[in-house]
This record gives sequence, structure tokens and C-alpha cells, in this order.
Amino acid sequence: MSSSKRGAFIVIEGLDRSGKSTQASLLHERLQDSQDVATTPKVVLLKFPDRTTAIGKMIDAYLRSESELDDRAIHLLFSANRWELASTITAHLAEGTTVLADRYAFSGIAFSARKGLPYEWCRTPEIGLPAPDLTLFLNISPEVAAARGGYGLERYEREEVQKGVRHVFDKIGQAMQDEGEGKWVGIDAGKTKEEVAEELWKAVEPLVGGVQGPISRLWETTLTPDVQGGS
Ligand code: T5A
Repeated sequence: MSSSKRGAFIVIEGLDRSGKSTQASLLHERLQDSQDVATTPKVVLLKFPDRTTAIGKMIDAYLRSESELDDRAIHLLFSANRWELASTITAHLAEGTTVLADRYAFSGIAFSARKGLPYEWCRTPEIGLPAPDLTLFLNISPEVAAARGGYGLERYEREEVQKGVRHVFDKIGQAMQDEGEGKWVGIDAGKTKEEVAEELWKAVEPLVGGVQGPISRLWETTLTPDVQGGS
């Protein structure tokens, strides 16, 4: 990697059981194989929610329906769980490490907006997080996702919830493209694991050697100058 390049930030999003973890793990392996073995480590894989932290444990209990929380409170916990890792992400990227995340801010917005919370309210705590260079959205019908292993064990794994979430994800993807906030690529996740992995690789391969330019921050540029205290 040239010294002027930084690591790429790649996010995998999608509905529950769309194969995000399967693909994140395959992509992680492939990215590791494609790196220069003399320099380590060069790729890190993160998963949100990160259920290992104190905040993550509260989220885990909520998702397993072992605790109840106000919709806004759980939304802010999911966001705080990302902010816990924000400086780690930027440090990795700055040192040239590729960061791969299994879910990110977009899940946070989609699942809470589906409950009826205002879209802008849901987006606000995510403003300023490190922005992905590429978001891969695993597109699958809620019906196909529901037929996959393990479905229905957690709080949001119901067909009517997933349909609503998909609708918000579509809106986010469109807004990301319109606002030039980073590349958003839809992938047909209803194919075999191998076929889906190939589709992902086509989008990721150009980023393997790193990317040019500073690390941007999600939606910061969409704030109006008077909100930022400028003229
Ligand atoms: N959430 C999350 C919020 O509300 N706000 C937030 O801010 C965030 C970050 C937990 C929940 O939290 C919500 C969203 C979720 O409801 P999670 O821990 O990511 O989030 O949980 P899941 O989405 O349920 O993640 P999973 O890991 O369980 O599902 P994946 O990763 O999409 O699917 P995966 O890879 O585990 O595969 C599921 C099954 O399908 C098979 C696999 O072998 C597995 O059995 N499979 C395939 N089968 C056929 N063809 C393929 N192509 C397949 N790919 C995988």
C-alpha cells in the first residue's frame, strides 16, 4: 500500500438472517489472503452490536427479551455501542488496516424508524461516526430470510418487522446515493453462499490496496452552517 493511502472501511448490512455474518467471515478470510503476509495485522472484523461491552450486554438482554427498555433508550444504547469503537475504527484506518463491520449505523436507524420513531431523530446520534467507504446491502425477501436456520429466536425476527425494516433500509440507501455519502451497493443475498461471496468480492476488490483521502464522518456535511455555529 502506498504511504498516502489509508485502510478502507467496509460495512455489510441487511435484514436478519440475510447471511451477513457468513459473508463477513468469508470476506475477512479473503481479504486476509489478499494482503501482504509480511505486514500484520491488516484486516479487522467488527460486529455490531458488540455484545461483549457493558452496553453490549444491556443490548443483548433486550434482544433476548430478558429486559424491557424504552424505544429511545435502546436506540441510544445501540448508537453508544458504535461510539465505543469509533476511535478504534479511525485508528485502524489511519494505520492502513481495512475495517470490516457486520452491521453499522444504518441498522440502528432502520430498526428504530420502523418502530415509528422519527427518521431524523434516529439518524442524529449516528452523525459524526466514521463513514464507510462502501456499504454492501444484502438484499433478501423477508420470506426467504425466515426460512433460514435460527430465525425467530430474537425480538425483531418476525416477518412484519423485517418488511418495515427493509422499507427504511431502501430509503437510507437512496439517501446515501443522493447525498454522496459513500457507496451503497445492493447484493442479491438469495443466491448460494459462494455466489453471494463472489458478488461481494467484485465490489470490494478495488479497495484492497487501501483508499485515498481523509476518513470522512457520517452526515456531518449535511448539517447547515448555522447549526454548526458558522455564518
Ligand atoms: N439492531 C442491530 C438494531 O436494532 N439496532 C442496531 O443498531 C443494530 C446494530 C441483532 C438485532 O439487533 C438489531 C438487528 C437485529 O435484529 P445481529 O446480532 O446482527 O443483530 O443479529 P442477526 O441479524 O439476526 O444476525 P445473524 O448473525 O443472526 O444473521 P446474519 O448474520 O444475517 O445471517 P448468518 O450469516 O448468521 O446466516 C443465517 C443462516 O442462514 C444460513 C447460515 O448458514 C445460517 O444458518 N445462510 C444461508 N443459507 C442459504 N443460502 C445462503 N446464501 C446463506 N447464507 C447464510
